[in-house]
Amino acid sequence: TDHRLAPDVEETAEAIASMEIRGAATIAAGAAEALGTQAREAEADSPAAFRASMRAAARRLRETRPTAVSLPNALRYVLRRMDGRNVDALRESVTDAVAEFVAQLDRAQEDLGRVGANRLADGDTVMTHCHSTDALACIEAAVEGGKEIEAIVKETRPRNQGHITAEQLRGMGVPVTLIVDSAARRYLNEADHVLVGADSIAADGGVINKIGTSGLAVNARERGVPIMTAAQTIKLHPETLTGHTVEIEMRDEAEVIDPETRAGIGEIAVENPAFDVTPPRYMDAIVTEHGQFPPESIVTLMRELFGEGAAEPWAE
Ligand code: RUB
Repeated sequence: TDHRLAPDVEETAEAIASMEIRGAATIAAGAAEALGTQAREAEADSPAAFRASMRAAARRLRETRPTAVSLPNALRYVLRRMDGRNVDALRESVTDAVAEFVAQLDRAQEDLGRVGANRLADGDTVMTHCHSTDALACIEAAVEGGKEIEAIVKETRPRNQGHITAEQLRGMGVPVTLIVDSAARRYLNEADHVLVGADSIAADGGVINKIGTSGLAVNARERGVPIMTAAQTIKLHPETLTGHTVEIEMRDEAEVIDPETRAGIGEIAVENPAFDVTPPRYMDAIVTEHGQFPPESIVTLMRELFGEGAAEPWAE
């Protein structure tokens, strides 16, 4: 560990890596808040030392999980607003940027919730995958608008984030049917919409989300069920504008099979990719706080909001 890091930064980094803090928006807020803690607690005796400690904190947070671009986008947002002639001024600029970022995140989620809710009609049944706060914001806005919504919730192996979705939907008063992932195609017969979130959205409109999203999208298309992604613009992946691809996180095989069972089977390989890419042609709409977009036109919004290039603010 880096001695310049506040203990809370290390704790947040570990919580993100272990998925105690998870989901793209929640990771972004957690990382930004950790930078705020670093700014308050950094024992820096010069502006240069303060800036270096902030960059070190950002690098530590950055390396936790590779796929959700909201994480580096959050770090960029805060570090690019770091400004001041002395440590106190620098500290204040970071604290202000963090507060602004978190407030924007909440506002964006509320705004996109209202957009997504417009796609849902009274009496609709929605199928969900994983747990997405952006997706749930759409259902919440629909319910608050007086629509009756029911949900079919995929459990989402191996981490069962569907359980969180089920609990939160029940909190909104939404009737929930929980199914295993393999039952999804069968239950598409009963769904009017598929609604998912995103960890990253690529410049070509590809949606990177929890493993299984792409298969669900293909099945939904085959069954004629519309599928939408709810994703605030912090999920847009700026580096894909210049040809970079989005790294898909490979997680520990112990999430898939316990070591004893594995040993009993004999010599096998186990793989555990956490995310997949849904090609834009299988996605009907991307719902953001700026309105809904066909996936193919999301690149315009990406250019407008993120432009192209610029050195990473956490580089040493
Ligand atoms: C979470 C996941 C979610 C997105 C969007 O994966 O794939 O659908 O992150 O969530 P994991 P949100 O559980 O591996 O982090 O809308 O809350 O940002």
